[in-house]
Amino acid sequence: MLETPENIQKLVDLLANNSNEEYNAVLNDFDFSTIDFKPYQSWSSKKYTRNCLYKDLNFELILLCWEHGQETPIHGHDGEDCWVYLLEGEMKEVFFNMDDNDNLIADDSQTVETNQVTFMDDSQGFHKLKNGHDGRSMSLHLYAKPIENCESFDEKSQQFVKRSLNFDTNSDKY
Ligand code: 2CO
Ligand code: FE2
Repeated sequence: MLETPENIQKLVDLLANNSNEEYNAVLNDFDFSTIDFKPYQSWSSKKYTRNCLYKDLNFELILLCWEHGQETPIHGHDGEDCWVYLLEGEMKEVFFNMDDNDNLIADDSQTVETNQVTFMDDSQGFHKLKNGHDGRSMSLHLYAKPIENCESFDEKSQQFVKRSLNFDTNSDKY
């Protein structure tokens, strides 16, 4: 059996050698049970954590760890493509768009189950993800290209603000 970092490298190689059109299939076909994500996890009672597994100029792979109830603000993806593979738990995804009067409205939602891949980009509008189920959830996010800032809806001012997307941990070192 290959060591875990080698299996992350295997996934990185598959992504490097395929185009974005293949990423959905790459994630669906990959055997994630070969990777032990424990060393890459971090948990916070304050907010979901973003843990970088790999990043280059073309894409980044980030492990998100969600305690019960934790959620993103409503946000966009800075023109990039975004795939989410749910490794553990269950998430609620809500989609938002502007109506004719420029009001933000929730126009769709789905429950994301373990082992499911979802895709999001700015052509679909904005979304938010929430871990509404009882336990923890863990998701792997693939952004192509990497996203450093995104438009994020600020509930207080009821406006979109620029939010920088930082890493809580960074293991991009193998
Ligand atoms: N975009 C959010 C983030 O990277 C997670 S929602 O899935 O795209 O923090
Ligand atoms: Fe997102």
